[in-house]
Amino acid sequence: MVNRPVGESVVRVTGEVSSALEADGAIVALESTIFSNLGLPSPFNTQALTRVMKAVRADGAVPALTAVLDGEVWCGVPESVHTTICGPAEKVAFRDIAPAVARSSVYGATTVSASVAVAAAAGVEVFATGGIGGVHRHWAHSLDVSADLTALANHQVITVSAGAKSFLDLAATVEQLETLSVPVVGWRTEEFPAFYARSSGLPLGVVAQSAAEVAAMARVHWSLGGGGLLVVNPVPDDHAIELAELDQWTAEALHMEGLEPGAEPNLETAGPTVTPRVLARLVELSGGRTLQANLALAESNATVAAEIAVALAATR
Ligand code: PSU
Ligand code: MN
Repeated sequence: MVNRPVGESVVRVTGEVSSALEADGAIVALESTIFSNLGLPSPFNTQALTRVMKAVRADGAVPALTAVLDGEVWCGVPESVHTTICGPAEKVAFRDIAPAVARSSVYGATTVSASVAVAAAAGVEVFATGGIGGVHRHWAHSLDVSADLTALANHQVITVSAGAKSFLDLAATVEQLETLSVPVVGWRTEEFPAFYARSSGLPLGVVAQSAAEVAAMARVHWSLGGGGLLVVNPVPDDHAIELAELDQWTAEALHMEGLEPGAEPNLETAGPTVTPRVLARLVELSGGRTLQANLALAESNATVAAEIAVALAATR
């Protein structure tokens, strides 16, 4: 098996992913930001990567980790670079991929927006993450809306996440997903999950009980020219945190990072560093509970994504 670029695309895949693509098999794309030093602290990032890869394989799918490495875009990196994946990275959203390639970036860790674009370019239809980015609180002031949302809308990929990150304005995020025509499908839940918390109080109109249902919905959406679908899977019960408790830590974390309500946005407190900084504060304030929740939900999302990838492969 030889690692090769896919068609005319700049995206490289490993031999394993290439074979799976040729066989119309089940593949699950994964982002690299959560496994890098921008996501989870060491050694939990390595543990998370191992657990997530294993979960995808256990359900009969091939994992395809996306990243920019030495200026090359990968969908499915060789295992030999996993130590690099779990190390220091620059954050690469979709718009950052081309500049990272131009600069021959050593390690660009892909966010959700970058990963869905890379997955789509490689022909991978399912992607698993922890929680997507979305509309930040006080967005009217900061205009901080994650590029994850537009990327989700623009690429024909099913994303599985535990809702959106709980420190965001979740109601506004759900509104934006509607505006962008991204179907939001509750995985055996009627509520939009709040990342570390199972419920947000925001009702969902669509619930799926099986992977086959999700696959069927995706086929219809795509045949109409639609883009991505978002499948939301609540964090497993045994690691879930109550929303009220989470909200207290969130308020404190935002304050510590100069992001409290009414704070003047400035170059030091705004931009792509916001999400990693707030997540790290939450780990600190929760005594590591958000970290364990993050590991559990990432693994659970990988399992659901693999089931959906297998169901989708069966429809080809
Ligand atoms: N979930 C985590 N850690 C992270 C992220 C998500 O547990 O670091 C990353 C994802 O890669 C997501 C990104 O796409 O944060 C969103 O960042 P922003 O809000 O700057 O768009
Ligand atoms: Mn942002």
